Order: sequence, then structure tokens, then C-alpha cells
Amino acid sequence: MFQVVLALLFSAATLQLTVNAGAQQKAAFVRLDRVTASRALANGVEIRSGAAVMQITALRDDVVRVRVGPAGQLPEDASWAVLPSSRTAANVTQESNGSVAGFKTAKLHVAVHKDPFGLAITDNAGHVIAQDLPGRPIEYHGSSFRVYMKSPSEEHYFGLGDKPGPLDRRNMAFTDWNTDAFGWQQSTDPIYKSIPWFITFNKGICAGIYFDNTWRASFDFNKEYRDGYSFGSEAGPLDFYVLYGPEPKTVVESWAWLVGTTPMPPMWGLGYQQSRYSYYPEAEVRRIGDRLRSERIPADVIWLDIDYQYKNWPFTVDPEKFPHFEQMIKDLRAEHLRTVVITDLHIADQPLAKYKPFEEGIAGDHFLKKPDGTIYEGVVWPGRAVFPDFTRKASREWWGTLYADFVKQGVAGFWNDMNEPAIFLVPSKTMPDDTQHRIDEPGFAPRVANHLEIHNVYGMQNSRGTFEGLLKLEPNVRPFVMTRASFAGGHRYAVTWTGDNSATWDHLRQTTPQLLNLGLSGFAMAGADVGGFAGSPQPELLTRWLEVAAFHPIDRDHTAVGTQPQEPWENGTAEDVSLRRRYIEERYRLMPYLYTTAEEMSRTGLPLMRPLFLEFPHGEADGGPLDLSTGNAFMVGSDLLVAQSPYPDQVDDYEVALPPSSWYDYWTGSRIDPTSGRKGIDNAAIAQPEVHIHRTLETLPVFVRAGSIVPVQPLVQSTEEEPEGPLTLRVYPPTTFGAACEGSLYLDDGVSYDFKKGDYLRMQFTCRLSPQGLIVTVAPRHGSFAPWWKLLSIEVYGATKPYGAANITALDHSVGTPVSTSFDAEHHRVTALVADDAKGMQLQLAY
Ligand code: MIG
Repeated sequence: MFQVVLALLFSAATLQLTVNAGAQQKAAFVRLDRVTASRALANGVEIRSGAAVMQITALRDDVVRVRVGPAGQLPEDASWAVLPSSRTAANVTQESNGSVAGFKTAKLHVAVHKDPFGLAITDNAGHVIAQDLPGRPIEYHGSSFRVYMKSPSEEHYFGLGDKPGPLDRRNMAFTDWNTDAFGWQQSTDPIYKSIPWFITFNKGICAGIYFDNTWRASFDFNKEYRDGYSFGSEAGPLDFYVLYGPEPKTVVESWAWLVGTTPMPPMWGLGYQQSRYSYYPEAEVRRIGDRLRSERIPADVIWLDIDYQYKNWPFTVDPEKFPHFEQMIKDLRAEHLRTVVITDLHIADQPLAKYKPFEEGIAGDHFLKKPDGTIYEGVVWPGRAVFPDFTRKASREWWGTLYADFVKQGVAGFWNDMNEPAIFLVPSKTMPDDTQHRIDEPGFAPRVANHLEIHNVYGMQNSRGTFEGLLKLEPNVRPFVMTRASFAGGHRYAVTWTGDNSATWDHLRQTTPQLLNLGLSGFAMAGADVGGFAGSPQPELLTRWLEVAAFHPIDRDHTAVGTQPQEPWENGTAEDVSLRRRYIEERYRLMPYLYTTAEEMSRTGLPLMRPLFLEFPHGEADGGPLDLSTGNAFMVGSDLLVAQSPYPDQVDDYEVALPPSSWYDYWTGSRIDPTSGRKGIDNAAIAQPEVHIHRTLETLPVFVRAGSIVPVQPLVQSTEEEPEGPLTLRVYPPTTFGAACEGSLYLDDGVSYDFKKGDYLRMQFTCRLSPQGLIVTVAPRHGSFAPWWKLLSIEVYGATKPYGAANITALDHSVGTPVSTSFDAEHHRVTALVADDAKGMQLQLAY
């Protein structure tokens, strides 16, 4: 019976050859179930299955691309996400025989079994990286298609951007269709972004799959088939990439190679940010700024939401509410506060109002049209509105010029909201499917595409227009753009946030998996509205949210129109307020570490906020990713572990299972007692130390990995303020002699691109534990940037008693001078204050 069905299906596929050989690639039904021909390519193989063609090529030894054309022609070789520089070709060695067509690279084997069709990508150790699901070959039904892969029962899936729900995507299905999702909950899908990229994790062996398709796409992990996952789309190209690890960090770095990294943010973007919908009039904005300072809440940014505008028309300022807009921005800046303003993409449809964005947009033919050639109008905040054609280079460039006045007035950053695009009063909440988008982009044939193809990249191209426009206006200033909607690779242009969350405990808990998956998907600079957008938080919720958000990549308190005041000094007891302040202060102390991690992100693509498995891929005894048992913890950079309660609303104590390593308590500086081993279900000891956390309002456990050196600075009220005093190096010695111990520091002016010309500072620190004592080495500085400190305060943690003799030695050992140290029992540290002459030195502490 099955044979008969197959035969029928196959003849249907063959039929396509005759009826559908045209360029349209419209195929009623095509099934790639058998290889009918194959040929070697310099960088891979080409397969035919009846009329269909498939090319599998290697871009690098560890990156493979698969493209399929159902009617014999490969899809257009173009992408909004993949960098032109990553369209490389690796040399391959053919590995074909009678039943298999395939090849190998230095790292992977690709084998296509001919009959029945079967695709397997394996590594040199024989691990299966990706393998099709037997019995489910690729099928096209009209323009829609689906790819099925085998899913071993121990495999887990991560990524897919901002989608809510647990960190692991296993047992869930998702759709990519950018959606204004006010009031989204953990089960809501889709929400704002489409990032068709996920990471597979099978006992520490990882790979990534990028499905390069902008249409409405969907993903199914083990729902349709318990032993399979699948992805597909209603139309567009079947074009996907497989990125091999096996380390998860390698996968994330290769993803950054394919689509780019998050650019170096301005340092102030890492500061605390105060927002609400909306601060107005002018006096209220000033009051918030003054209050941040008088309350001594360190802060860098105040945000202006839509009400600063005249009738919600983008790129206007309401002259009644903000009569001295420019002066206000200057005055805030004098208090070291920058201003970010919202600039939505819906241009008010105001032909008679001398409204420049509308008039210029019409004159330049920059707005989207309907199939009949008239301009598309939709109702949004300004009422009737028109929409720039962001896939057109000329229109993006024009959009960028709209920022000139704000930039001149001193506005520091911009917020691109509503760019799913969100449209009011229509059930679809967005533009009609047949809205016409003109594509003018290298790689793509110049053509008109309908909205179904462009919808998911529209927000990305909106933020690209903003980013590139700002760069043109001020080439030596790092743009700060925040976007709500985006697509894979959109992190090249903008940071993001998780949209309209709610002031509930559930949403506080959700911030961890959501920001982690965003980071794994490229959006390393992301935050959630602190305190929640919809509704008003209980005081404790706001306090706990401000505590953990101090360790998030973006720390922005924001709330909806009509909610209670949500600034840190509101809605709480004196204890709440002082705790909130203390955590924000800690963020500012940690700024050297955060900024160093941001620089690593901009270079490598590794996110600031990381799941534990990224640092400890082999951390769990059964090979699974640590995060699934640890719950709600995350790493900041490679050294700090923040262990929020898995259930932040519960008052109970909880246990934190730490990854296999030795750890220090960040707050007390003491070594975590390594004897408190966790007991497994069968009562067998597990190597991981487990720490009991007694919960109080002030507890947010943070641990530091033994063998790390964390740079911190004196408290400032803004990143623009110069810290006074020494740079502190917090040294957390390893627990075994000779084990690795290192840290680094990156610094520059925080705002410009002068670092590209060498005006940066890079320092490396190491330490070495021996039976004689501890040696801390500061390597000579790199780069020309002159730092604010003259002294280094070297703090060695885990100390239970003072050290013996302490000496400072030059790196060539030519000079040795005794140095005095102090012992602080409460913080378990020994401190030495030494001059930093840029040449490097050693601090030798003898027992
Ligand atoms: O229709 O600009 O997600 O952060 O405050 C709501 C007003 C429009 C949605 C954003 C939210 C912002 C709000 N915006």
C-alpha cells in the first residue's frame, strides 16, 4: 500500500517537469523522495529528484547550506540577513558511491542517500548533526513546503528570538509573523520578532539551523512527530544553513559570522534608563530627571514616548507641552542624562499641514502602494497614516534624513516602535497581504514584492534606515536605536525589548528565558520593561524586578499609559527604595565588566546574558543542558552567575545547583563550600555544589566563577561621570594549584568610533595559585586610550585570614617592592593598592 502511494506521489513529482518548468516555480505537488541524478560541485553536490533540484554546499568547513527549487531552478540567491561577506565557498572532497551522493569537509560529512532520499550531516566523530526524518521527505504543496528532521529524545532546542515560554523549545510549535502583541502571555505566539534560527543541543553536541525565509514560517519541535522537528513556510525560498559547533559558543559565534554581530553600543546604553508612556509636559520630564539625581538613583537616559509629539505625528514636537524642547534636552544633558525619543514609522497623512515627512515622502515617492498604484493608508496613532517603503534603498536613505533636526537638538537615541507594522482597526492588525513593496537591495532582482514576503523584515529595514541614517548624520557617533519588530540579523541595526509585557510575577520569571533566547538569536542587547508594561506591580515585584534587571543587558523601567508611577522611588517602602537603588548602583560598579563583555559581544557575537549551557555545555551528569534543571539562572559574561528564584513570586527558600566549578559568593566574597554536594534522585552524590538560598527581599544570589578576575569601578551617577579612585580588580582565585585564572578589561571613550583607530584600552589579568601563595599579573596595556584611574585596587577574595608578605614586581622582575595589604574579614578579602603605570606588574602574595 505504502509503495503504491509513493509511486503515485513520485509520478506527480515527475509531472511537474512538464507542466511547471517555468521560472515561477509554482508546483502543485512535489516530493523529493528519491535522487534521480546527482553531480559534484567544487563546494558540494547537486541533486535532482525528478523536476526538483537541491544544492548542498559548504560555506566553511563547519557551515553547510541547503537550497531547493521544486521546478528545477534554485531560489533567488539573496538574503536580508546573511552578510555578503559570508557567501564563501569551502573546498570539499566528494564522498559518493552507488547509493549515496555526498562530500566531506575538514569537519563534516554530508551524505544524501539516493533511494529513498535521505540527508545526513555528521561530524568526524560520527555525531549526527542533522538528519531528515525517514518517511517525511521534503514536500511542496503549491508554494508551501516543509523540511522534517529527526529529533533524538535527548535533544533540546533554543533560539527563535523573542518567543515567550520556556527556554527549551522542545514540545512546542511556533509561527513567524511579526505581531503587535499587547498583553502577550507565556503561550502567545507569534509576538513581535521573526528570527528563524535555532540551536540544537544533544548531550553537549550543538549545531544551529538558520531557515532563510521571510514569509510566514513555522516551526514544530516534537509536536507533530515525537521523534522529529520541522520547519517550513507558506512560500518563498527553501534555503537553510546548518552551523556546526560542537561547542554551543562556536555555534553562536558562527551565527554572528553569518549575519553579523551587535555593534558596540554607546556605554550609556548600558546605564539605567527611565521611561513611561508618557512623560509630559516638559516640567514632568525635568521633574523625573531632577528626582533621579536627588534620590541618587544612578541613571543615564530618560525616554520620551508618543505624547511629546504634536498629535502623534512622528518627527514633530508638541509646542504646547514642550515649548523649550531643545533647552530641556540640554539641561538634562547637563545632569548627565541623555534623551531617547520615539519615532514611529506611520507618517501622518496630512497633505495640507506643511508636514515635512509627508510632503517629502510624497515628492520622493517613498510610501507603500496598493496593487492599483494608489498609496496605502492605515489608521494608527496619528489617525490616517502612510508608510515608508523601507526595502527600497532610496526610501531608507530619505527616512534617515528625517532625524537631522533631533540630532542637532541633542537627542541621543531613537525608538522605532509599531514596526510589525501595527495597524489599528483591522482584524489582521497589519497591512493587507497585497500591499506592494519595492525591493532595491544587492542580491535581489529589483522587483515588487507583496506584503506577505516583506512583512517579517519590514521592522528590520525600518531600524536599518534609522541606524544608517544616524551614522550618516554623525559618522563618529555610535547610534542607539531600539526596535520592537525585527528579523534575523536585525541586531546589526538596533537593540530591542520584549514589548508589552505585564506587571506580573509570571512576566518577571519570563524575562530570563526570553532574554536568553534573544541573545542566542543575535539580539544580545535586549531588555524587558522593568516592572512590567501592562498593569502596576506590587512594591515587592517592582523591587525584585529592579534587582534582577541590574544584570540584564538593557535596564529600562517602562510602563503603560494610565498605570501607577513606576519609578524606583515610587510604590514601595523606604526599604524597597534603598534596595532598588543598591542594585542599580551595583550595575554601575560593574560597568567595566559589563562594557568589557559588550565589547566581546561586538567582536564575537557572544551575548552578555548567557544560558549556563553556553559556558558549561557538559555540566549535567546526563548530558542535558544545565539550565533545564537550574530553572531561572543565567550568566552575565563568562564569570557571573545570577540565580533568581525559579519561582520569584514564592517566599520559600530554594536551592541553586551550580555548574561544575568552584564558586564564590559575589556579595560576601566567601568561597562556596564545595562539600555541599547535591543529591540525585537515587540519592547518589552529584559533583555540582548546591547552595541553599534563604530568601529575603534583598536576596538575589550572584556567584562568581573561581579563576576569574572581574574589573569594577567606584560608584558614579551616570556613565558620563568620571569615576574617582582606583580601578578595582576583584580576583577570585582558582581552587587548585596552577589552574587557569584570568580576566580582562576593555575601555574607550564610550561614544565614538575612535576605538577603530586604536584609541582604546585593553588589559589582561591573570592569577596563579601555588603552594607558596598567589601571584596576580597585570599585563602591559594595549591601545592609546588614557583611563581615568592611576591606581589599581587588587582585591583577592575567599580570604579567611591575612596573607603574609606582599610584593610588587615589575614584569621583568627587575624591581621588587613590599606593599602593604589589608584584610577585611566580612568581605573575605585581602586588598593591595598599587600604582598602574601601564607597563604591567605582578603582585605576589605569600601565605
Ligand atoms: O500602541 O508608544 O510597546 O512600549 O509605550 C502602543 C506607546 C504603542 C507600544 C510599545 C510601548 C509604548 C506604546 N506603544
